[in-house]
Amino acid sequence: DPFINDPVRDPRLHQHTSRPCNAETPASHLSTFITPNHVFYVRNHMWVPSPPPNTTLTIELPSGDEISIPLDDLKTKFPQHTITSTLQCSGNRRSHMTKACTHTSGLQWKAGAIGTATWTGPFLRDVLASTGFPIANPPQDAKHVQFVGHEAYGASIPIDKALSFSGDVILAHTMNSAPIPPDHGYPLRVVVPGHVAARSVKWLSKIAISDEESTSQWQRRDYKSFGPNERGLEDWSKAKSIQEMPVNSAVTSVVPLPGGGFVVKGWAYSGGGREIVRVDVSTNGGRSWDQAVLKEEQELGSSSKHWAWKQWRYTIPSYTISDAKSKSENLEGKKKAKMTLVVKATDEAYNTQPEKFEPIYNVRGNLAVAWHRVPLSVEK
Ligand code: MTE
Ligand code: MO
Repeated sequence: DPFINDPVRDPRLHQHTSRPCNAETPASHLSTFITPNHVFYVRNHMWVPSPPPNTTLTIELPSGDEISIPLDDLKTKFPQHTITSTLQCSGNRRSHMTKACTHTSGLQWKAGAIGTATWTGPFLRDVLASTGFPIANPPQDAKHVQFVGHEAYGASIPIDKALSFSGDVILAHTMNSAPIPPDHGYPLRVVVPGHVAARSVKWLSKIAISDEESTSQWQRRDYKSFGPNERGLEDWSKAKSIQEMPVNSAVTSVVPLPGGGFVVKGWAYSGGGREIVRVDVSTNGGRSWDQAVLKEEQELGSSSKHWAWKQWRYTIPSYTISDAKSKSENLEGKKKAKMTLVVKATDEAYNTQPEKFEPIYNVRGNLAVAWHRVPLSVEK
């Protein structure tokens, strides 16, 4: 049984499948800046491998030469850095696209295939430099850095991201100050901040510098997106692999206040280290807007860019939430009404989310970033 090493999981995780484990962070844990390890979403394509205790990391250079670095050396012989980075699956919010449009293939994630942690380890560029690879002047044929996991998952990133001084790509052995848990890549995981989480390969066993992208299905297929017309006509060889994610946001909790009114909370995130600069909220389906309050959290460690999501909150006074199923009616002077709460975020490049899912529909259900709409029944 290949799943023999799979850990016991927190029952609060919202499980979509168990073998392999795919489980999302419960809404109750999506409104804190740091997502605790035990409720951090899990996206496994296979089983959880258990690499041998004295495992090494293999690095293959363009020449074909291979160098092995013991795990201990990665912890002791290189400067250690801590960055705070959100990881988001390309399929996060896929169920919202499915509901608005039609069938999409893949796990029907709600808004919880996302989480934020601090990650500690050496920078990938320092480790590559230690092999003699010329990081300041890489050869022409060094175009991609490929990663391979112990269970055979693989993916790659463009070499610029790996070598950049503001790329912050880390070979992490520590997640939120604890050894990376088995589900999240123990003992070693590459964290590629600002890129789709599919590139942050867990249980890392090998790195190869190459003139081409990883040949894995997770690089050449799956994590790509298409036009709404390409249903059944996807040309995988032409579509670009997803790397940086577009701006996205979601409502994660609606909580009544003791004196009436309620508070709405959620997250907003953009790829590429682009900071979230504004979150707009509408209580009438998008006809008029107000601004949510962004929580100014200290990003821990030495992040070069805004790799982490922002939490936001918005208070709606004078309404109380009533039974979601009740129709509009007048009851003892109280007016019941339907309200459509909407959220959209804007990043520092002034990219913002599209209003509707239809124009961004793709049969894979990737990059589901349209406005998040939440219907509520309220009483005035
Ligand atoms: N790495 C390996 N080795 N195997 C995997 O199945 N899944 C990828 C990525 N890295 C995966 C992997 C995908 S698609 C995502 S969304 C993230 O890991 C999920 O990371 P998490 O389980 O720590 O949240
Ligand atoms: Mo993913």
